[in-house]
Amino acid sequence: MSILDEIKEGVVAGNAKKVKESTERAVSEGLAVAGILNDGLIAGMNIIGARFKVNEVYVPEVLMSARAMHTGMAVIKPLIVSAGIAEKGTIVIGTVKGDMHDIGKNLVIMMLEGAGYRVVDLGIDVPTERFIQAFDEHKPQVVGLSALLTTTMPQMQETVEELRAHHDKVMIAVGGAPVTDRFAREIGADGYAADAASAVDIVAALTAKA
Ligand code: B12
Repeated sequence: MSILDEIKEGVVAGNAKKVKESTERAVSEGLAVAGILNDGLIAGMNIIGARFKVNEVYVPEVLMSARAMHTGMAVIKPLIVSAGIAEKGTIVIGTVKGDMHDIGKNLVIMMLEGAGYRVVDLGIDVPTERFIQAFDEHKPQVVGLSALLTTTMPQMQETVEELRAHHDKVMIAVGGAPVTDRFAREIGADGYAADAASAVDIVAALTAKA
């Protein structure tokens, strides 16, 4: 089995120790970080996601896989976040109120930090007031909102509207599996990205406008 398959299988099995070891070995053998992330960690999480969808596994298994994925992400984070890059701007990001999913948001954060942005992570289940407070405190170029549930998409809309009412020039990027470019435009967000790499592109474009 290749190291990337070992990482993938480790995530599927929710085996944090194995994922940490395999990821460390992949790094020491010089494998590309993008491959470790996409073909190892994310590939494993996608398998678990598909099994969760058809009730083959349940929340505890998904949580164990998520934890295993985090241990792998922690190993590659220093490689993604290259030190010493001049800050390109500040981004405030969080998962909207009612939503506890943070794996995708954390990946976006890693990529943004790697690209040289300072990121203020508000975490999960973030109420609108907290986004507004952080906007006033940190004066970010872009505010990022994440939602993984169709039931929290209306909350995303509310947060966009209230942020806009608070500050008409705020640049807002949205994302998360159920979010689409069309939905982003409908709720008045300035940008949408389907994955962490395109999140960096959209943030760069919005920062240039801010
Ligand atoms: C892991 C997971 C969980 C974990 C979360 C652990 C954690 N720390 O995040 C746990 C077990 C807690 C969980 C709970 C629940 N979950 Co859940 N979960 C998932 C699962 C399997 C994977 C999500 C994930 O991490 N994907 C991997 C990441 C990398 O992808 P991503 O989040 O989409 O992020 C990428 C992009 O979207 C984008 N992006 C993300 N955020 C942002 C933000 C910005 C600004 C930008 C630009 C881009 C961007 O970039 C990211 C990186 O590439 C999905 C299934 C799936 N395949 O999506 C279900 C899923 C999202 N969950 C679902 C459900 C129903 C639930 C529960 C309600 C289950 C329950 N009955 O209790 C609860 C809700 C809890 C809550 N209130 O939030 C449903 C949602 C259905 C729907 N249409 O709303 C899904 C789709 C599963 C399913 N098919 O039924 N879940």
